[in-house]
Amino acid sequence: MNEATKLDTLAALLAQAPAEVFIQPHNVPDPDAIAACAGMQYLLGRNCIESAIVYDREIEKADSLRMHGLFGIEMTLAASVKTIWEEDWTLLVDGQKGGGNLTDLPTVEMACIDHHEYRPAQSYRFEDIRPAVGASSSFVAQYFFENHMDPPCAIATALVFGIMKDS
Ligand SMILES: [Mn+2]
Repeated sequence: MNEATKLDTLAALLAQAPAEVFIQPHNVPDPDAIAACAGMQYLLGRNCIESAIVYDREIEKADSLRMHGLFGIEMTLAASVKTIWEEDWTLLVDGQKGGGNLTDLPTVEMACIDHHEYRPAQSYRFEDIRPAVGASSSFVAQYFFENHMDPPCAIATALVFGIMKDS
């Protein structure tokens, strides 16, 4: 038997969510945050976990905005998602709880994937936080490799762009 991968562990955790699963990047998401969220949404979907990407603070940068159209990435401003409440679970991507640039939504922040400086004692049930890594998109690429899955072309391109912009 193969050992469980990080993605297996995360998917098994999120499968227990009592309500919706959200993926939340840091506020005013940049290309790395957007690509990593899209990649995680795809990977979770392949593990039968439906999720929606929600974010706070309007995106202004042209390259971030173009990613939505170019790569077909759907993201919704958290304030316009009326169903968000405290029974929902969130996977944080490219940001951590308690960081100044991440709005604390009413959901439970169950999991975190990030490459910024480690903020201890946030009590996630799953965390993959490695400040030595250049981009969150690199984690997601690694999850594809570890699970022997090929990313769709749009996701692969978004991840490369995210890694390029953050490195
Ligand atoms: Mn990043």
